[in-house]
Amino acid sequence: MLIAAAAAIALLASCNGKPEVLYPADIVPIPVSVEVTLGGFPVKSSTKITVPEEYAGLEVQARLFVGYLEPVIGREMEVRTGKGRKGDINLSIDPSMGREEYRITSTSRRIDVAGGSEAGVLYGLQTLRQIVQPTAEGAGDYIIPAVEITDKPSFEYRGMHLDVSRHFFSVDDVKSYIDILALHKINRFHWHLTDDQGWRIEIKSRPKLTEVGSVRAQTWVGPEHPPKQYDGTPHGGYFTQDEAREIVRYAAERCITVIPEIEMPGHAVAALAAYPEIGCTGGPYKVWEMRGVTDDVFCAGNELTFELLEDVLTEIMDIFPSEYINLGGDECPKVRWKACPKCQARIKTEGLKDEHELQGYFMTRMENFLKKNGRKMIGWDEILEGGVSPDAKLMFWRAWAGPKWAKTVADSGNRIIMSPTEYCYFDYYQGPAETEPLAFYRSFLPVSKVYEFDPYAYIDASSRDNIWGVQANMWTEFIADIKHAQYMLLPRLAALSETGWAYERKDYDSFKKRMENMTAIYDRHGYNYKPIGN
Ligand code: TNX
Repeated sequence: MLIAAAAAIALLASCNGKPEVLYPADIVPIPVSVEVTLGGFPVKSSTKITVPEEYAGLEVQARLFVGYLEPVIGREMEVRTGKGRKGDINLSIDPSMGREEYRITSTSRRIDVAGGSEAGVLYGLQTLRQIVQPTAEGAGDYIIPAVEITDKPSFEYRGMHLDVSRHFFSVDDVKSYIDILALHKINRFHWHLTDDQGWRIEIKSRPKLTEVGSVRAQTWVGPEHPPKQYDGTPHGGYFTQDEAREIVRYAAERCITVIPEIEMPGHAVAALAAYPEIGCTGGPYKVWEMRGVTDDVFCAGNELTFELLEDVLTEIMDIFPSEYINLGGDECPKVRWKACPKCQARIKTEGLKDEHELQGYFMTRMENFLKKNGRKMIGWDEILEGGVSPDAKLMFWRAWAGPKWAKTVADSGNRIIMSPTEYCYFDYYQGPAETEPLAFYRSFLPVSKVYEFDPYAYIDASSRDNIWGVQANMWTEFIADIKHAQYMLLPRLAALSETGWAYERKDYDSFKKRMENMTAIYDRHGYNYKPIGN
């Protein structure tokens, strides 16, 4: 319907000789309904953004919009508080709407953006930002087409991840990354803060985690398979708690929840380098310089491990208000546990069958600690192998484990975030390896394939309701700076966001066309991206 309306408008506009609407409303992700009528709202120097007194908090989103428009129209619009009025862009909250739902009514006289909450209003403004355009006459005048748009997301959880362990990113880098997520109506930022290659968050009670654990001596920079090549240069960095809090605030203004990830029991060597007594062998350990998976993991038999992790999580919960904390749980080899007297003693005293059940014990114990503090756990799909409580949320990623495993995950009754490697791993190549920056060995995930992602494809119709949402992941073994991260992110994030927001309305040809508008925004902000091919 959108397409038909748009075509009709293009025709009408050219017939009447003086086109006011230059383009149809090309919006990504595609809204539930868009009705374009003739004409548009002229953005004048007197145009203000009005925030109602009873929802004064919307000023935050109004100011963000001012920032979005400034590089387009070349000036900062004023924000005022009061009743909505003619000539302005009027924001409001309509409690009868869903939290993330919004409605835009744009006429030649005024624009009204109503949302079910601040988030809904912000999504409306993200949409509006995509359709501001110069008038036919040019001369620095801008117009917002006359439209009626209603919109709401298909999935509640729409996440994007960033690994800051393999490579460190500055506070400003992370903020600019969050800006890009907000543009794409993503509402969760999964912040991968710890891994073998670096511990990146200050923990006041355990200072060595960053003093020792945040620096590695060098990095394996060669291709995925030997011969190994190292750069011979130390790499380090971490976020102070104040900086992390600043990022939480920055994301919250953009209606994004930051979900921190503290990896356990595997991917833990940076922590072991700092506190070798909580590894099975006692070390010594080095912050890891390689990629992949190492046998050295937290000792599950040693009480000191749990004391340390509880101290860490206590501080993490204080920094991050998120209801969910991601505790990892992926890729934990059992080699050390098999040979460790303390781990074997734990298996005995707890009446466990084997090391898989020991992992279940580990995760459940930490999950209970979160619960005691009013929080909940998310973990990668492996946590299901050792047994997990029904309250834990699972992140399905191992597409290669096959449909049977996907079905097992779905049937567990736990709610799932779908993030399968084959559609959601943005560290994979976007084109032929010869023409792209070095990436994961033999991987290939062009934007067209991301677009094909069907989160329901892995499961039976009976467990559809278990799917909580979707997420893509940015592992940074090969990605050392924010420009490269942007290149891996865009435009694939736009494709993911269309699955998360507009699952029922996907159409790749229409998406490609609508992306012209979006890539103009990328250009305006100087984002690095891979152009969409034909
Ligand atoms: C698997 S996905 C990992 C990461 C790697 C990634 C590389 C997951 C839970 N673990 O540690 O960075 O593959 O694509």
